[in-house]
Amino acid sequence: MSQRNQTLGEFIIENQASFKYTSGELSRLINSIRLAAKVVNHEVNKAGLVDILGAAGDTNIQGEDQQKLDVYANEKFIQTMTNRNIVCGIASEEEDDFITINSQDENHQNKYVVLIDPLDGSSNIDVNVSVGTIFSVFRRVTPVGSPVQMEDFLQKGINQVAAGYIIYGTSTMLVYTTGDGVNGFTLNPAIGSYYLSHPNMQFPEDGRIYSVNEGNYIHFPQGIKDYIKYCQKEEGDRPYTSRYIGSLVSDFHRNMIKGGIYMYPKSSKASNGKLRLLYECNPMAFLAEQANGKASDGFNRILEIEPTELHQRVPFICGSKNMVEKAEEFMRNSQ
Ligand code: P6P
Repeated sequence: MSQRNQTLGEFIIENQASFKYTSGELSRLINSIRLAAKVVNHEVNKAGLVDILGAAGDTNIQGEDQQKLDVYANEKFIQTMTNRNIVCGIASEEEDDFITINSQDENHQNKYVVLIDPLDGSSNIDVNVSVGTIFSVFRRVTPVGSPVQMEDFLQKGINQVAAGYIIYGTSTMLVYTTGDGVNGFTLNPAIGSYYLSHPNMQFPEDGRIYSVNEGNYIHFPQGIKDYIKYCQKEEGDRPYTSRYIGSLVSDFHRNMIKGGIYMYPKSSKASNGKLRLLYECNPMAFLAEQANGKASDGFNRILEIEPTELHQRVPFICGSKNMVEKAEEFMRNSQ
């Protein structure tokens, strides 16, 4: 039972017992993410004021220009989790390979690995549109006490023990799950505390919002084209409303509250779509399913996909259950 004005810290303590691995390490991990999010939020909120905008000059493994805030956010999340000595390894969109933590220390006793997109939607920073951080947490599968291995990161999404995002929007929110529902906490920047503002978040089973970059329409598979035309057809509660921010976290968050579907399908330009399985699709799919929603690649459950590489991309359809199932129906019928 959530109390009024409960802080994130109080919520974690109250619910720690319900988490099957009650070592407290996961709680400390969520706390480290909470701290890093406050630090990044401070920089994101003043990005327009100081010369922190613009590409850092480098490009990441995706070949995308790294905005300075991408680099900053990546460093802050890695630094916070490293300093708290909680995880044995970290993988990031901004890092070519995974990072082994405690490599100098022979006792790799920490049990968790974290995969993170430190600042998703960062191309929106220069135009003051909301962006987000996405994180995914697994228990390692290789022996505790040995250096972390790639297989600790290449786990199916069903094995996640926690996942969530921070949305740096009109307000800053931390939304996460440890497998017992989804809860949203809003930051009060005046005092630096997060308050439980959205307990037990759920996708409405139906919605009237579809989110897709229709500029790619001619490149989409026929099934997606057919579904988009279905959304636009005058019939019943349609046409639906098209809303696409260009920031996955923002589109997902709005659709979870109002009901809707987000699609980044494969296309003739991107044979596996654009979104990365391990640190975008898996965590958002875990959240979606925990919130009574659904997430697939158009045919298969995202959380059942067997990863093969750290930065692999998959087609992504996610949101209100009935909308996702309708899109899947069009995909099947078009085959
Ligand atoms: P496009 C941001 O780069 C991102 O990964 C998601 O946050 C967003 O939904 C998508 O890509 C936008 O991609 O190709 O439509 O600009």
